[in-house]
Amino acid sequence: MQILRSIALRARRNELLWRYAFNFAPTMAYRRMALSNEGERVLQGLNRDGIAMTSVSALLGECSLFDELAFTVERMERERAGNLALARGGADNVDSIGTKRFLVQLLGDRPSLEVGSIFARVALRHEILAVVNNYFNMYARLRDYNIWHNFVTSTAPRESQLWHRDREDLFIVKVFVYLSDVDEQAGPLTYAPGTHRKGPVRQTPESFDEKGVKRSSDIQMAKVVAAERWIRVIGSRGTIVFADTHGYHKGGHATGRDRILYNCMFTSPASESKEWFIRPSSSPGFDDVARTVAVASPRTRLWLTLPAPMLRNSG
Ligand SMILES: O=C(O)CCC(=O)C(=O)O
Ligand SMILES: [Fe+2]
Repeated sequence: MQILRSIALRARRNELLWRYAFNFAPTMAYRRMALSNEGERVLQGLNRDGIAMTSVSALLGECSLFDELAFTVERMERERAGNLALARGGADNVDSIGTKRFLVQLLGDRPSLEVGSIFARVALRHEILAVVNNYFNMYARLRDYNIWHNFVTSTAPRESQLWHRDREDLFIVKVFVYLSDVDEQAGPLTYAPGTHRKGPVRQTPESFDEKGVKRSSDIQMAKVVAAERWIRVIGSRGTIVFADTHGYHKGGHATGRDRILYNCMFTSPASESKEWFIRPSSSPGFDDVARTVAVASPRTRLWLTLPAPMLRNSG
């Protein structure tokens, strides 16, 4: 069993097998989704660098979605002011590596996937899903969403504040929507362009072991991608970032002001990423393939979620 598992794991890391064996159905069924000019620009940047920035107004136009998101989060922040203050007190605790005490996830460790919630409606919005799916060139799956509140800490960078790649899949797209202004002091997401699999950088930086996880220091990372080329996502509230976090990145080391953001994660349907969502007992119905696949439970066999009539009109 152990041997079979390790062979399967290795096969998944081969790009051709990843696409045409493990993700055959969502790749073959895929019909390119239409993008606006801004969507095309973002997709190009994401393909080239592994990260691209835009904003709510540029990508989504005038829409009430962001206001609803911001309003919902402000209300949650008010309701949990006591808990947040308590958590802030423990943010500098460096003895608990692996628990990210420097941030609170407002939806908890295991958010409920509720397709009608503002958190799902942002992730499933056509303009966002179209960038994600065109990047994957297949129907991708939504694996997580949450709201992060990063506290100011006075400690050295640790955990995801240090350079690393995410391991959930060969290609991963995380979408971040800033709900507070993020400057250098708020721990902006920082990315080493070209270290995603579509990029040219093949060299792996030297690393050290942080409780079983490989992390790299700025000095180690700079030997592979010069620090002047790093992309720091500094932006005001309403900035949207798409990043393939299989490429090298770090972030959330707030030193002067807190950072609040919405984020969601997409992987290929075959990724065996840990299940973060608490899922509804029955699969929600949509009349388009993109959203149907995005929210399908990892246990669903994809050819069942891709009935023939849908494949023909997936436009
Ligand atoms: O907090 C950040 O900016 C980066 C977090 C991170 O490593 C991730 O989302 O994978
Ligand atoms: Fe990460």
